[in-house]
Amino acid sequence: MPANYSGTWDIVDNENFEGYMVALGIDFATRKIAGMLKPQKIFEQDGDSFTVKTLTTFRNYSSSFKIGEEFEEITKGLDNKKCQTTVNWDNDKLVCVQKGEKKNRGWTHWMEGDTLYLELKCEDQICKQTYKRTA
Ligand code: YOG
Repeated sequence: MPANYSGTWDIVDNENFEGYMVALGIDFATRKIAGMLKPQKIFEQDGDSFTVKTLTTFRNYSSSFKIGEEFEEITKGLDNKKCQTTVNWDNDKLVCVQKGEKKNRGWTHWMEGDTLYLELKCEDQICKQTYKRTA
């Protein structure tokens, strides 16, 4: 039985989001707005099938994937790039690799009780986010 991430999660900590956005090539004005946001994650999961929504007052982003199946991800409204993306289990962690223009791009999610962790990486930058379950 895989871990179940289903639910609603609100951000409580966001470390080096600025460095991650610089690595993605996000312009100054957009970074200043994005840095103020308090994203909410909505996970919808059926076994190995996921939809992950990242909701903010500025922009929303949604990604749907099945574990182990590579798909073409367009990071629309983020850095607007095309990636060949794969998400796999590492025990109960979700490990995503985003192959494309940027080296070392991807993310990892894991849970500890009602806390959800996310590490976003691009090039030499790692952003560490923490979320608490609210539903
Ligand atoms: O989520 O990869 O949970 O898809 C990364 C933002 C700001 C837009 C969001 C909107 C990167 C302007 C994480 C912020 C910054 C700044 C929220 C998306 C880029 C542009 C929409 C992500 C994964 C893992 C699931």
